[in-house]
Amino acid sequence: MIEKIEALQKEVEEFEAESPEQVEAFRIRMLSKKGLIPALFQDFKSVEPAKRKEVGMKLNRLKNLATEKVNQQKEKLEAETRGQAGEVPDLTRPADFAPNGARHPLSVVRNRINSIFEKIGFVVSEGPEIEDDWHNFSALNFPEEHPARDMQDTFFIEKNPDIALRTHTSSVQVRVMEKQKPPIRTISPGRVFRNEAISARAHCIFHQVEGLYIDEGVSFADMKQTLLYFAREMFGEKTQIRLRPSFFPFTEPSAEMDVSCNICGGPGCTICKYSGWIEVMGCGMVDPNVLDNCGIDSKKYTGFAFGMGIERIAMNIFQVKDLRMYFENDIRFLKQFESAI
Ligand code: 2U9
Repeated sequence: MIEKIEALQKEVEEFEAESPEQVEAFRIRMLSKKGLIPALFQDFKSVEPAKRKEVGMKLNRLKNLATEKVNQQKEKLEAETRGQAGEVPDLTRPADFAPNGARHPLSVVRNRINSIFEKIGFVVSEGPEIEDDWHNFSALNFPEEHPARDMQDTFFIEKNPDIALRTHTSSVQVRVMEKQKPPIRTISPGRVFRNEAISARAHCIFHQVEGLYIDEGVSFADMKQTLLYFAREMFGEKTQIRLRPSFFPFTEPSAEMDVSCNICGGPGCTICKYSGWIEVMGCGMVDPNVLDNCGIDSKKYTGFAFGMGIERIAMNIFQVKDLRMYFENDIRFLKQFESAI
């Protein structure tokens, strides 16, 4: 037994590896479960008592030596691949190339919209994507028989007509109104869901930013001026806006807002479809029923609200022709937005 140990000790002392594979082969041969050293520990059980102390010490020393050898050889090879062992690294060496990440164009546009409204005191609020009927429809003055409540237009959770994927982020603002007293100035960016056939100009998932301002004496003129400020910050200081009458269950009066096309500057192009104007959002004075539904006294307070689709605005800014590109995550598409912040 002692001869065996000494022979192995010599082998361990003399071992020099030239590659990590050789170190690993050495470790397996010597130290793995079925290796030579554990086998000697098995044999140790049959060593006569008088010799146990001496053999035990030698055996333990051999095991420690082999373990150290493996570690030392690994370190030696790693140092060699790093350069000369112990050499000071070259601090003047140019850094390795690190590719820049790019923000998703929808995030770029959402962040711009958020910070424009944050500058005038709006606070971002977020809420659940799975909503109940009250927060998505009833509180917002949708009549019982409104088509948006239909299975054809909204994704309901199976077997529960009370629960659906939110169709707009107005539901978040209903929650804010239920919890907070005016003045309220909030914007709600987020993902929304509608049961639509997917095409170049429509998708069943899209993103919105909706805004709400409630206080005593808030007027349509306040809304117009706030949205003019937004349009000029977003699309350039020469941008004009126009409001066209519209209808939504949750606002009265309601309007659609167009901005002057700054691609062609007026005469018409394919982006503004030769009208000189681009539709960017819907807006209006919050219907008194909605205020009352959310616990806000409509005799004391008034408010305006607006909503816009982020995809549509991003399509205009970046001149993306097909909405589906936003959802494909094709790296060739996304790389083009490296310089957008
Ligand atoms: C509350 C009350 C009213 C939010 C509003 C619009 C008009 C609107 C659309 C634009 C394009 C949705 O993405 S889109 O399809 N939105 O036209 N949204 S007013 O009105 C609210 C919000 C919250 C409590």
